[in-house]
Amino acid sequence: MKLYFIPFACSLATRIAINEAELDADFIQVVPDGTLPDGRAFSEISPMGYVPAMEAGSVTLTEGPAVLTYIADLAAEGVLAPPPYTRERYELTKWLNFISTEIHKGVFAPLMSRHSTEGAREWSRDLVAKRFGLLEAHLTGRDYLLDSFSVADAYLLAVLNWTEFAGLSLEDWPGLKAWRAAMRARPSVAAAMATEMPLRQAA
Ligand SMILES: N[C@@H](CCC(=O)N[C@@H](CS)C(=O)NCC(=O)O)C(=O)O
Repeated sequence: MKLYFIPFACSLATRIAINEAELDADFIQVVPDGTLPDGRAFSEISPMGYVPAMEAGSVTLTEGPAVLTYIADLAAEGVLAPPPYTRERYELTKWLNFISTEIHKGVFAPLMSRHSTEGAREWSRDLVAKRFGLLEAHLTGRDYLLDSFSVADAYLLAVLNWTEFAGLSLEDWPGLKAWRAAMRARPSVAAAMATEMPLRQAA
């Protein structure tokens, strides 16, 4: 399996998932001009030009929730996702969608994009209390979004890593801050961050 990534982007979640499930994958860093080590253009794999993207045999996938669910289904049952057709499995889909739309694109993308406007940033800042408030209420006193670790935790951690860079603070959200600290100490997460930190600094 090949996983395409940018250091400390949302694709960090795929590296956490691979570490957690002790799966094998080749991670290929996407450079700004989009030329891959094998000479192809990254747009052949990800038409929108964004990570994460995955190639596994005849399967090419983009969109974080889809890639993460694919990896979860390769892992031993229960390691990255609840079994299919259970209520918890639909909870996983709910959280992946919430993180993707409401947190990643709703809160962080407008705050971090070079092409954003002050109006867009203000709109996002206005959403923070409601969106982080929901996470705070859910995660206070819990270790994970579901009953055990899942790819949703990996994705949420990857986006909450951007908080300070986006000019936000978790000081008003102590449950969320404690959850992020605990998650960063998890071996699969710590190892993923340690792998990507020097790559980010060099980028
Ligand atoms: N809808 C996509 C969005 C992915 C995305 O925003 N990726 C960012 C990094 S977090 C990226 O690759 N940005 C570079 C670009 O768009 O050129 C998903 O859910 O996977």
